[in-house]
Amino acid sequence: MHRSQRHLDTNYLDTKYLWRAFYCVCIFHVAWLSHQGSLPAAETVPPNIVVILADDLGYGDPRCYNSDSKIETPHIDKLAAEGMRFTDAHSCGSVCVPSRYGLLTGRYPFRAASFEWRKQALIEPGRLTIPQLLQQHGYRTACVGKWHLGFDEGTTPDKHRRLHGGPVDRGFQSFFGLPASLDLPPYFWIRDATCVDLATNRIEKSNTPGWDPSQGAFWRAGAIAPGFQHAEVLPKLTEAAIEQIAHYGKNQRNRRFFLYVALTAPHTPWLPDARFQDRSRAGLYGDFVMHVDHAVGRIMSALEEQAFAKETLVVFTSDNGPVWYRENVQRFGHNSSGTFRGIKGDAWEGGHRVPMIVRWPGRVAENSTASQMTCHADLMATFTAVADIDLPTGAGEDTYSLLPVLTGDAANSPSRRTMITQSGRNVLSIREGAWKLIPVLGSGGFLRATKVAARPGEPSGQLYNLDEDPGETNNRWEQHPEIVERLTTLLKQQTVAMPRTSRK
Ligand SMILES: [Ca+2]
Repeated sequence: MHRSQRHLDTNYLDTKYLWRAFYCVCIFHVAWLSHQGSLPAAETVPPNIVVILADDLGYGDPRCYNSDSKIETPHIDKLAAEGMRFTDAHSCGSVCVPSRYGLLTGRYPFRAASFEWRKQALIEPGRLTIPQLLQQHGYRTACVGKWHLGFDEGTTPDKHRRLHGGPVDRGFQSFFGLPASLDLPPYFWIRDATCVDLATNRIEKSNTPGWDPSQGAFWRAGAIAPGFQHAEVLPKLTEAAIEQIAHYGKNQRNRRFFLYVALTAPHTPWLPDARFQDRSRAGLYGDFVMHVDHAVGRIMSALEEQAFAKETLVVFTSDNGPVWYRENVQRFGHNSSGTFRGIKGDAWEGGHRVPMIVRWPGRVAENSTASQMTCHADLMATFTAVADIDLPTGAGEDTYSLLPVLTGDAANSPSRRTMITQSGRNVLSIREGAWKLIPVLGSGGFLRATKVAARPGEPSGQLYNLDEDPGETNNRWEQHPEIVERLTTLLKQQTVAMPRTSRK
């Protein structure tokens, strides 16, 4: 035999025996772990967790929530068909900032020290967040999209182009996205804690003829980074989410991940890709919702392609209600708020009752619904339970686990008895069962009738029974003084002096 051939064969034999030995060691190790009880059964391995948070998507937009919707949403509907659709889920606030605070910290936003996101980071240092907790227990964490919870430097990066107190200082190992809403300057991209390009140029405001100034391709005038294109934001964020999933697929596959995708849409500016223009029957807005639906589908496809779909819990929801006025409902025959009263910003249900779908193959029944009253603050305790982590004392004081609801364990129904939501004008409303108390008259939002002064002899607030009157048209304040008193007391017990806030 030729020397080099023999050498090769020897190597081959060595390698073969080494593999056999390695295989035997593995088998022995697995057997030993099983015997010790330390190898979790397949169904108890915690899932990856993906949260897709739409921006200003109404309860009545997805077809699976409103059969009369004039917008086709096949990908969101597919999620609902494969998971659980919540019908009484709420954002903690009717606008972006308090909503996001509640979701990431598991506590009501009125407990925050400040809402001045243009001046400071709103999540206090040391305040436990979902990504921090999951990262402490081995999860990899990433945030893609809109932050809108402030930075230490406000919106002006330091001399090193860095912004502190943002996602990577609050539990996320990576971030790619925007400082705030896509209609609020300055407009620039951030990667991790670094501003990609400084907003050294200026852009004029944008509006769309035929729509209210707060709708259409609306954005405010202000500073913008060279090359920044509003229309590129939704596609770029979708790509970034897909790339992040691919990264997790290629690296350390056995480690779990938490991916928070905070889309900037269908918030203004409404800029649907050409493929979706004139596709819906709800005008430019409906077309943009179809683009959002497409983005959801692409993220789900990425999970499939990386073979994560079966081992990932996906939450799809929205951060608050839609910007959709009465004249829009009349014009298109489409109500973004569904059957509920009010829109984004309002204390009424249309401001904060949102679509929420949870897909978790093998654990959450397909095509199921849950009527459990819940809000985004409950995601912290839910993920904690799902990942088999103990929630530290003092963290997430307003969070209740939905795990029993998700897994159909009726005997362990969650303990949330009341729920407080915050309107765009910081009116706090309280729910107890079917009863909802809004302590003022008016919408609590940005429309003319924000807070209406009571005339002599009129009730000073609003009380509704949502089981009988989900559209909040029949004020029961005067018929049920005992309920008004009880809910007022419950609300006062929970709330403290609220910080001054900025509107958006
Ligand atoms: Ca929003």
